Amino acid sequence: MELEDLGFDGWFRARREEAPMPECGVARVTRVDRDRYLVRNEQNEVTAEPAGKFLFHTDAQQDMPCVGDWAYVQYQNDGTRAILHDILPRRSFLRRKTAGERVDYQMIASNVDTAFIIQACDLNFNLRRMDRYIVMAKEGNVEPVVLLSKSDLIDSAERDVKLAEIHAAHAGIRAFAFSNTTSVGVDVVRQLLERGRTYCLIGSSGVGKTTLLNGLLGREEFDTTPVRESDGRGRHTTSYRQLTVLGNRSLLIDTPGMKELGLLTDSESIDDSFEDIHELAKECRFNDCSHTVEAGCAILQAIEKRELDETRYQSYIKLMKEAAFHQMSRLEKRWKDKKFGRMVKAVNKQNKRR
Ligand SMILES: Nc1nc2c(ncn2[C@@H]2O[C@H](COP(=O)(O)OP(=O)(O)O)[C@@H](O)[C@H]2O)c(=O)[nH]1
Ligand SMILES: [Mg+2]
Ligand SMILES: [Zn+2]
Repeated sequence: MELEDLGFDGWFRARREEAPMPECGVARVTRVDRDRYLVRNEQNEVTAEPAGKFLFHTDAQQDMPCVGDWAYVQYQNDGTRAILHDILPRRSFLRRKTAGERVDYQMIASNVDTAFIIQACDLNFNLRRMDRYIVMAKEGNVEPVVLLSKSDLIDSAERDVKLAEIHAAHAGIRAFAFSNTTSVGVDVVRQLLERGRTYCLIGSSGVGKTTLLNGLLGREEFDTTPVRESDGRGRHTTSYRQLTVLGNRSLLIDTPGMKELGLLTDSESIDDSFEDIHELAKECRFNDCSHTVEAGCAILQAIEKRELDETRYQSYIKLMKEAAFHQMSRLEKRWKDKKFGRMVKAVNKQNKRR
């Protein structure tokens, strides 16, 4: 196997030449399981430990190595283990905001060409959540492709309605339905996979990501999760992310189910995902229209005339608000909180007086 087969193309070669580390080789991070890493090069796959630099000087989670990264490594013990010294710049990434007061991001995977956004054809199907995943992919320079799993649970008419809804919401997006159970459509997915390119499966747990990976591999290599009867969700078993080389030398990253996304957005990639709304916004009377109360707002008018779906509008506004919040500095946020606190106090006072 060559490094090219693992996705090391001209772009990464150039980055490596810009920052040569002669004493190190390069290898791809193929698995991250908490603080344990596997890296793979032309010859083999070995465990790796991050160098002290990462442990002591990295406080942002997203700066730690993640699956898909290209890393500078030094081999030890006859090449049976490696020290991971640094990572090459990321060409693309999938990341989500971590819980907590501080805005930090958790990397899901890096250097991904295409994200397969998977939703099952049952209750898991949710266009608004899909919007979030699509925004997440575009923001990280990753091409989103939607895969509807468990198509065996609905008939073909229902399936076509769902695909039409996806296309109506996101013009030009590629979307396919498949079933692991009947194998219908799995070949369509297989044909999307190109040698040396990296794909990542994302979506709620229990939608059939790992079953699809096993199906594409042609063997039951990875454990799948039985679905709980009560809520149709998969139980959480594995926590690691893994990059697997498939038979046709394409690269597929499986991820555990993500707790639903409290994403990470910037308004530009939102506009990209909501092009129709963005176009309408150009017709608003005011340049700084917030599309919520203004007279002459083309978006509100379109909803009135039923030319724009109201739930779609709601999800647009919600994402815009989140994006605006993330773009504020910490100080601005504190100020906003204070101002909010003062307002609450004032209202309470008034209420008492009454
Ligand atoms: N009906 C149906 N069930 C499926 C399909 N694919 C997977 N499942 C079941 O869904 C459960 C979760 O699958 P798994 O691959 O572990 O989901 P993951 O959490 O997304 O990796 C398992 O019990 C699978 O047998 C499918 O195409 N149709
Ligand atoms: Mg899984
Ligand atoms: Zn407006």
